[in-house]
Amino acid sequence: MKVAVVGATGMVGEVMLQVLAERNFPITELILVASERSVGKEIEYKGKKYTVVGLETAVALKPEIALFSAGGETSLAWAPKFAAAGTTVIDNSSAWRMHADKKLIVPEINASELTKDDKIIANPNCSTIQMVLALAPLHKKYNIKRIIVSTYQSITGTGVKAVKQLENEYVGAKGEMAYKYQIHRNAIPQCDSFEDNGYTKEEMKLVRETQKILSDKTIAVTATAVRVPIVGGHSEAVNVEFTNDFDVNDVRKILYETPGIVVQDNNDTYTYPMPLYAQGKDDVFVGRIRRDESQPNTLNMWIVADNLRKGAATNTVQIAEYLVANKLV
Ligand code: A2P
Ligand code: 11C
Repeated sequence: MKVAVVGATGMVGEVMLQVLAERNFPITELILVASERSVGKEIEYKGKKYTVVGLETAVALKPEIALFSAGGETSLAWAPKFAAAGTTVIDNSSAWRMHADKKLIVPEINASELTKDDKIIANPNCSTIQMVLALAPLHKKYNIKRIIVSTYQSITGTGVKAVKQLENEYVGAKGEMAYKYQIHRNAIPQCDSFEDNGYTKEEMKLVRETQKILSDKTIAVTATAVRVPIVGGHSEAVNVEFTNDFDVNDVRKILYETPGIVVQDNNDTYTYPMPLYAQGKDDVFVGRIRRDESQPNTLNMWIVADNLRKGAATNTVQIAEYLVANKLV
């Protein structure tokens, strides 16, 4: 495959290259793309150096697949140009996710929706991916009525600027601020900007994307998304009400058997997921699985994943793998 990585110098782009290499994705030609600022820069992939090119050059090279993670504006402007050149774009930004004619894919859940005609495929938001991966098999069995989710999100979701801010704050140095407030020793109840309804975009992504991926607009979702001074991944406290009752051990068994999920749930051994240990891993970790005793048919759990891996790069590469395996590119 002739593959382009758009945003190759960015935080997610770098992990995309790692994941492509680790999984030995079949690449015959690799095109690394970034902004004009980075054109000419060299990046190593599997021991070989590649020179970064601009978007115009990359389109003309007609890659078969382009993995995009260069922000929403770049995706909006450039994904259609790549698609018109015959490239299948897998886009990690929020630009195309809610477009009615674009698919929003978590491969373990809905890759079978994909066809050869899908030239721009959307990768969901990181906090949505880890939550729906755990909820999809439970929805199938017990039918979800309502989800209440509170997130504890890694600063890596904001990008390099936020990691720099925290590092500066550790040592008391001044520098550019990614957030309005200090993040060191803090929790900021705002991820992304506010919408008119008083929720943040991040919170509304959890609502809308979940309904789209699970193909069920009747699922009620309400979210509070919080930024915490953590680097390893996003954590989520998820309260889910089902139509049907469940047995907690059956829930554990279902999750245990779900590809991509690792259950870490043993109070006796203090075993539960934590971002410190999720970092760099492709799995979604689930623990603290327990019945909500305050009302019927309701479950609490704690879901952790590396937002740069399954939340972004790994999911994107898995979509590409599905396309290749099913001859859709
Ligand atoms: P560059 O490094 O040249 O700015 P992050 O979210 O970690 O900051 O990364 C964003 C990625 O998107 C980087 O690779 C960045 O390239 C790339 N990017 C940002 N703006 C553009 C643009 N207008 N055209 C192409 N790539 C862009
Ligand atoms: C965060 N979820 O952690 C964001 C980062 O819609 O792809 C990715 C934003 C997106 O703040």
